[in-house]
Amino acid sequence: MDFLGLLRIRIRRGINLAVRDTVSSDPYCVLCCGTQKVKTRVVRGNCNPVWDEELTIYIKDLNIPITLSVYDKDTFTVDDNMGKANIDIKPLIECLKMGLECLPDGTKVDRVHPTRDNCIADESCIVWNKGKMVQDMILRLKDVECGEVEVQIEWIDIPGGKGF
Ligand SMILES: [Ca+2]
Repeated sequence: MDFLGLLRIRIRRGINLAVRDTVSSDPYCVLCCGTQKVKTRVVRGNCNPVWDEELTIYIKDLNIPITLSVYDKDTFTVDDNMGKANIDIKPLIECLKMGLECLPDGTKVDRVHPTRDNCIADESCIVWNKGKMVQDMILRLKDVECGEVEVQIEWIDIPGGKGF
């Protein structure tokens, strides 16, 4: 197997997404990493959609960008763009490398702050919980007038994977 492991991305909800139809939008998310592409379902007529969906991608190389894009589903025309954001998994990987498996549940291992280069809208915590390292983040969408998407990422080791 030539990949490092899996990344589970829980796409919780969109906040104040852009209007692309008359008064609302029909948003869905697309995650891309290299040649992989996975999607959420469409939530009709809601700029604050709740998807609560888990998508999984495999990671071959930590330097291949992971992009989340939001689109408005249209029936007769091409789906409209509602912005995108990069998901930076390196802080989470750094925490995993520390080997902190003995920590009590709920320990905050690190905090990632919004910067000019990342797409994080608010302080994002990396937490050790129930045997897993997870990071909640609110992504600030770019190339659009407004909108944020709340996600949680989690690394999954796989038997036979190379690890990092
Ligand atoms: Ca539409």
